[in-house]
Amino acid sequence: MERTFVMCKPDAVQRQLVGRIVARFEAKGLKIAAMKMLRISTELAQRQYAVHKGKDFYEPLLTFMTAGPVVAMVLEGNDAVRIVRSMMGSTFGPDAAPGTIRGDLGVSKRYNLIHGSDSAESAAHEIGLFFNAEEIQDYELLAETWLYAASGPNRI
Ligand code: D4T
Repeated sequence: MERTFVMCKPDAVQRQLVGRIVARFEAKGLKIAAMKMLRISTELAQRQYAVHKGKDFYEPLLTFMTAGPVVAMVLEGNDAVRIVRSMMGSTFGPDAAPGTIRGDLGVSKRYNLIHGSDSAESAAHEIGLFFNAEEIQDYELLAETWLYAASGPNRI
């Protein structure tokens, strides 16, 4: 099973869209392994977006990400990284396809509602930035029998 890091950004919290966003992932069949609300420090935002340092949108991005609380999650499922990215839609609300979270719920190029890890490696890194091991729950979903056609390592 793959884990990915997902965050409802400050605009999602302020627009009271967290429940609707989380509901989409639950309905898809992804398992919530961890979830918490927190206020990101500038240092944490700098670490999360280190790859964008020096770009023109970097400072405004830090301001946005630290402007209010966020909801951070670990979601689990087969192919979870790719599934979450496809459900998020492309980076900018105006360009994101209808049916995606950004496509359905946002119009902004900066306030884009949600973050999801873009690879298994960045997921592991970001989960470590935001969660301690004891904050992540290891449990079987009862629904799993009907989410996948086979269980265990051969789950399909
Ligand atoms: P994140 O990382 O927030 O999940 O978004 P994406 O993976 O879809 O997009 P990204 O890393 O390229 O950008 C990170 C973050 O910066 C904002 N941004 C991006 C911006 O304000 N102006 C820009 O020109 C770009 C490229 C939006 C998302």
